[in-house]
Amino acid sequence: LRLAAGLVEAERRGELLLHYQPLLRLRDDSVVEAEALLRWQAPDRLVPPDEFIPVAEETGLVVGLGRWALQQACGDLAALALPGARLAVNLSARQLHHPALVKSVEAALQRSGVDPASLIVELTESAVVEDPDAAQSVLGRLKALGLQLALDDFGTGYSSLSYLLRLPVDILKVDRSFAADLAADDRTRRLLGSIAALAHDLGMSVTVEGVETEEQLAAVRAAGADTAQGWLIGRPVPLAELRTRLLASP
Ligand code: G
Ligand code: G
Ligand code: MN
Ligand code: NA
Repeated sequence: LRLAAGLVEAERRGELLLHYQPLLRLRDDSVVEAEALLRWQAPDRLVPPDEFIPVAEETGLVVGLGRWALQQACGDLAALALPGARLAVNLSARQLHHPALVKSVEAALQRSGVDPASLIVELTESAVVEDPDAAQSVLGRLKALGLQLALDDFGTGYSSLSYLLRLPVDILKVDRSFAADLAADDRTRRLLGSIAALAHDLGMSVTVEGVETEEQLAAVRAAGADTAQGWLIGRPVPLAELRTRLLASP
C-alpha cells in the first residue's frame, strides 16, 4: 500500500526514469536498438520494476506509468536524432485494454515528431490471452500508426502458435529461459533454430533475450536469430550512455 501511494506521486515528483538496454544486430554486429526499462527513484532507494510493475498493474497505476514511459521514450528518440536508431517500450495488459491507448501512442508520436517505424511496442502473450479478439483489434490500430510490434517473453506460459498467425507481429522476442539452456542443451539449440526458421517464414525477425555468455551468443548466431539482448551485450543504462554506445557502433 505504501508502495502504491508512493507510485501515485512518483510521476508528478519526477521520480520515474527510463534506462535503455542495447541490442546487438547479428548481421553486422551493430547496436541500433534498445529496450526502455522503467526505474523508480523513490526518496530512499532505486526501486526495480519487478517490485512496482505488478503493484501498478493491480491498481491500474500502470496505465499512467506506461503513458509516461511512451512519451519519454519518444522524446528520447527525438533527442537522440540518430537516423536508424530504434527504441522499444513495454506495454502491459492493462494498457493494452485501456480505451485511450491508441490515441496516447499517436499523441506521443506526433508530439515528438519521430518516425513511427523507429518505435517498437512490446507486449507479452499473457497480455493478449485474456481477450485475443480485443487485442487483435487494438494491435491492428497500433500497426496502422506505422510502428513495429514485438511479442515479448515468447515461449513461456501462454504460448500459442495461433497468436503468431493472428497478431500483426514484426519481432519475436524469445524468453531468456531459452538462452540459459543454449550452451548445455543441444535440443534447446535445435528448438531455437526451428523457432527462427518459423518466424522468418512468417516474415518476423527474432531476438533472443538473456544472452549472458559468449557461448550463448555463438549458439544464438548459429540458430539464425537476428538480434541478441542480454548482459553480455549490455546492461540497461541511462540515455546518455546509450547514445555513446550507438555512436560508437559500426
Ligand atoms: O528492468 P527489468 O529489468 O527488471 O524489468 C522487469 C519487468 O518490468 C520486465 O518484465 C519488463 O517488461 C517490465 N517493465 C519494465 N519497464 C516497463 C514499462 O515501461 N512498462 C511496463 N508495462 N512494463 C515494464
Ligand atoms: O520486458 P522483459 O520482461 O523482457 O524485460 C527484460 C528483463 O530482463 C529486465 O528485467 C532485464 O533487466 C532483464 N534482463 C536483461 N538482460 C538479462 C540477462 O542477460 N540476464 C538476466 N537474468 N536478465 C536480464
Ligand atoms: Mn520487454
Ligand atoms: Na522479455
